[in-house]
Amino acid sequence: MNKDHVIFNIIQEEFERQKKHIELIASENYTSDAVMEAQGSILTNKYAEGYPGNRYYGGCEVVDKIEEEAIERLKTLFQASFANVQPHSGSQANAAVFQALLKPGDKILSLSLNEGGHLTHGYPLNFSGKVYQGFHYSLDPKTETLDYEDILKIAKIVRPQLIITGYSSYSRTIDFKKFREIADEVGSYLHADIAHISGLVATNLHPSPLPYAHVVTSTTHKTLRGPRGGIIMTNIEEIAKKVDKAVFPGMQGGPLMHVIAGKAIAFLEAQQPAFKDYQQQVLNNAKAFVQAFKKLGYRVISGDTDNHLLVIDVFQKHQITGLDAQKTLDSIYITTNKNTIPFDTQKPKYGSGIRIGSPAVTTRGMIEKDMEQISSWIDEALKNHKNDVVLEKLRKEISLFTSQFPLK
Ligand code: DSN
Repeated sequence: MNKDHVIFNIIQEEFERQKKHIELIASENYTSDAVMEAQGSILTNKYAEGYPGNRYYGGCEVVDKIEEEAIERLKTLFQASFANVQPHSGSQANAAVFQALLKPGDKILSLSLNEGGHLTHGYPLNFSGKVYQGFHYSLDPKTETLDYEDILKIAKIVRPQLIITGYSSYSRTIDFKKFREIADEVGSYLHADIAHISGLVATNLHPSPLPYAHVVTSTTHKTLRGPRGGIIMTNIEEIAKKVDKAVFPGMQGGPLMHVIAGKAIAFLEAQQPAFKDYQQQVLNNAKAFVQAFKKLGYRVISGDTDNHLLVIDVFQKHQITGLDAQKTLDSIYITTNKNTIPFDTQKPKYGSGIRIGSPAVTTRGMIEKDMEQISSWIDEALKNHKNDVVLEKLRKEISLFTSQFPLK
């Protein structure tokens, strides 16, 4: 068949968008050419239900080597004893953990979606809140940070079978040891979902949950900068066996071997010294954003950042919702996402904040002074969100700026 011009033209259009926009979505990144090459390879042709050495199809002796390599590289990267690299996504990884450790109707205790948690952490419209009972702890209303004494108090009331730590829009360091103490006190499993911070954890720029959590899940495409996908790790053999059964045959059929090859490549890339330098710059850039936004008079949720992201209160500063801010910024080629803030007075659909992440712009080579420049463009756009002349001027400035940071 001839090349499908319709789809390939759209892919080219998306590539042009990625080049033109300043990408600030905290969960996105630009993966390497090697990862994309593996994902676009002939490995997509192969069915390999099961695990290396124990498959339900013939002809798996070659792809077995890829999965074995991916598992070993992941174990080395996070110093984990057991790893499963088959989950198609972070949500699938979480679903497998729940299936491995819980029965339908069991209780999950986590941070709510609106305060920075995740859909799969017990949100009522998600399977995790339908099959299991979702209960939530809150952030401290004054500091907007985790309040471990309060979490313990709630855990003692709820008596959950599983406590989840790890978040989608929380910018401060997580004390995994304290979480394990809480879990032990109420006889619960501890699950750390490090989807957002796994690149920082892999490079020791955020403490690792592996010594404390019973089980750890992550995506591979955020700070870790690999292909889209999920992973599960544990140091407990009995849990590893249950997790493997939950992933296959419990949750999924054939693994995506082309994606597992991409994961293996990313796990080796993340062990290189350059990756640690990259993660340090991710942190420096997020800090630079916080300083710049504070200087411009914004309230930064939770007071600061210790990782790759921050949430700013745009409603307080400009009396516009997060959704309107997101749309305005999109119109000047800056991509963000609206975000609720703790104890938000706006509906979740609108939110009072926007979430800003530094991983993608850092991959593109931008540094602290660029964060300062981007912050001032964001402020100017939000201040003038109804002024087309100003927005047009910003579009020109930003197009010129992004053209200086080519994507291959
Ligand atoms: N929704 C993703 C995020 O942007 O954080 C997590 O799955």
